[in-house]
Amino acid sequence: MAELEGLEFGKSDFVLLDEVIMEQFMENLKLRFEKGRIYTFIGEVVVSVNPYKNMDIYGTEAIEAYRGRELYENPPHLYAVADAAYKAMKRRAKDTCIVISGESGAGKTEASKYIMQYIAAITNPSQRAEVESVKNVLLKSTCVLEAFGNAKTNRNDNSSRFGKYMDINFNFNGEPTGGHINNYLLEKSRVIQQQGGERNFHSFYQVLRGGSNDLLGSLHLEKDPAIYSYTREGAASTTSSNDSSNHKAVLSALKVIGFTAKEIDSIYKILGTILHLGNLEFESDGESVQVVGAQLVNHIAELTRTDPDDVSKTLLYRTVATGGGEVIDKGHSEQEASYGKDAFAKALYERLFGWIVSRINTVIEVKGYNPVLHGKNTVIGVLDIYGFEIFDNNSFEQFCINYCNEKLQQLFIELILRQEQDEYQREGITWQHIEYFNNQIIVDLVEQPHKGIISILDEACLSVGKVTDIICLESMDTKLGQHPHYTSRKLCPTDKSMEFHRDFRIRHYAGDVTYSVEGFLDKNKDPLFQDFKRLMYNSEDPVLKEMWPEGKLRITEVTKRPLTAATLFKNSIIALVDKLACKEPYYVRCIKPNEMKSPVLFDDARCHHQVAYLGLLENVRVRRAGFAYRQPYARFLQRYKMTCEYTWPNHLMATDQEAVKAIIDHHGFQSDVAYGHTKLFVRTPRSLFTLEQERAALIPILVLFLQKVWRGAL
Ligand code: AOV
Ligand code: MG
Repeated sequence: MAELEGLEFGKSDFVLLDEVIMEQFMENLKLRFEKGRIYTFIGEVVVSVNPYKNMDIYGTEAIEAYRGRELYENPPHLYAVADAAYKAMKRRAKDTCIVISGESGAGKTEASKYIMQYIAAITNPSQRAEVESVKNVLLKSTCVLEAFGNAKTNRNDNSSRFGKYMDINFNFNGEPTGGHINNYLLEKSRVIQQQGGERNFHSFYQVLRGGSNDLLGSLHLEKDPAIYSYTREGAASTTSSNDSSNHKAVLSALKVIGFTAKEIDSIYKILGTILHLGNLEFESDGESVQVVGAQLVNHIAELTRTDPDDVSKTLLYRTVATGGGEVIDKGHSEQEASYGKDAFAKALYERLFGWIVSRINTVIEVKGYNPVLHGKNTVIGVLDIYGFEIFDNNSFEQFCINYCNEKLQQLFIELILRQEQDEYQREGITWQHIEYFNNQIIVDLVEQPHKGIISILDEACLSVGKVTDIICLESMDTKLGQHPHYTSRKLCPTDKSMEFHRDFRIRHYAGDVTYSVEGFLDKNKDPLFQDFKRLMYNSEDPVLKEMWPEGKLRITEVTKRPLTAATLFKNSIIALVDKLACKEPYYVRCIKPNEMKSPVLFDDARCHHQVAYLGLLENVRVRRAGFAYRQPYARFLQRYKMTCEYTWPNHLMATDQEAVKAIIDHHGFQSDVAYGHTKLFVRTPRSLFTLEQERAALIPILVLFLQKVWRGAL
């Protein structure tokens, strides 16, 4: 088996470990990382360790090697899972999904890009123009979404600050016909503030550093990010990629996708508006509040195509309906004005991002598909979401991100078990149960109705009286004080790792995270003065107007309280999980080898921790206790019949199953297999590897033999 790796690279499947214990697992993982083998299987799951260097393993040759092959026929690779997901979808007309998980900086986004590239490369061999164009848009959309949705954090220079789930639709021929992107909770607080050493979203630095003089001139912007309050923190920090050339790539991607010149113009004007908003200041003469610097207001009005007086007024006043149905303008305090413009800047960016996603969706949505005429339309979903993260300061955003990771871990547990159980049951094979740490208890802590943290937050946000973050924390302490995964500074005063009274801690599946409750209520309520919405709706820029449809409501018409940010997020994540759960899942589990972004350092303790919380050892145990590989009889026979005299070139037995049994008996693998109704089940890859090796050794002999036959020598 020439293409498989030698033993000096360790075991290519953890199922092959002599003993399933942590020491052996870690030894194998480390050995493979050090030998440049960043991927290892656990059955159909790929474990990936971030190499932090460019690897020469993604080229056309590699793509060809994996195309249409079975998982164990090649060394472990993302392409192997991508191909498996594609094959399952095509052969069995099943919806599949590839779920990529792992903590921040572990390599999820890079993996998702390679997977997309692979799928694009193996489809549409006849180069049909409309299919090529769908593929192109899907690939280019990544570049745009990364520019607007990723940022440098202290964990990752290119950290995804939104969740992304992309469905790729295929026709019955297995060619992509379109797709759909769902985005999840963009971390919009980053627009106005970043932690020390972090940056705002890439898009801002890209336009400042890469925008032409004409563009910057029209936006009234200078090149230097240090000039703008919102980009100052990140102005000096370097990242591995080049903002200026990325700007050009994004611009060209926007054009390829089909954004019109007017739309692109509006996008940059919104970015400019946000940067100018950041530099606005307010001052009070004791009686009323004024904007400092009329020039900025004029720039904002020009870029948003609104009236400067309206902009000023919206920044300084809010319209309120009095009890008697009257409408009055109420002046802001300095603090309210400043808060209001920050909220406006965040909302502008969030709407822009949402609009870009939906604009891409209109281009890639499947058009004119008729299932009766065209056969069943199937999808492959690819999920790349923000990874579990712990910072020095953890706030509402980390709370949401980590909750989302809990949900995905829960799904992993359920699907891995359910899938095994279903298959064994269907094929009439008995199944042995393996214990897992079930993180459902943590999921409940966060999302349970009435009792969970989100409910308590919502209750505090909706209450009429003045509820502060600290009062909300007290309520959490009272209701959750007994929960084994919840504690707080107040409940545990001797614990010095919780520094402040505002701290609470969740024992997540991936580690303890201390959150500061400060700002939770505000971020959950996410208020924005209605006046800003009306201002935007009344813009003469149709693109901007489209982003703010609810601005058409008059103040007296706004009655409904919008859902809170946490509840919206919870609902969207529950919907996501439902979507994934009805597909056949394929998993990539990413591991971050060290905190230094080093290609040579394998930090044993950090890796050990990740392997433990990802449940990888239990995963191996399930695969081992069960049957790691399964194959329909006909396919097995086709591939290995040459290794047995009773089946080569053809068998005379009554069924394929009997012929397969003859091969297995011939090799003495009886104890490693079980016979299902339609498939052969193989416990370890050992037998398959042996068969593969024999087959590989026989092929040259057969070729020689056939050549001689053709030449008439025999
Ligand atoms: P993430 O998606 O898991 O984090 P990324 O995919 O952004 O992590 O990876 C972080 C960085 O590691 C990349 O920018 C690359 O420099 C490097 N890297 C990852 N995978 C590879 C690879 N296969 N080959 C070479 N370099 C790689 V987050 O989005 O922060 O959770 O929210
Ligand atoms: Mg990412």
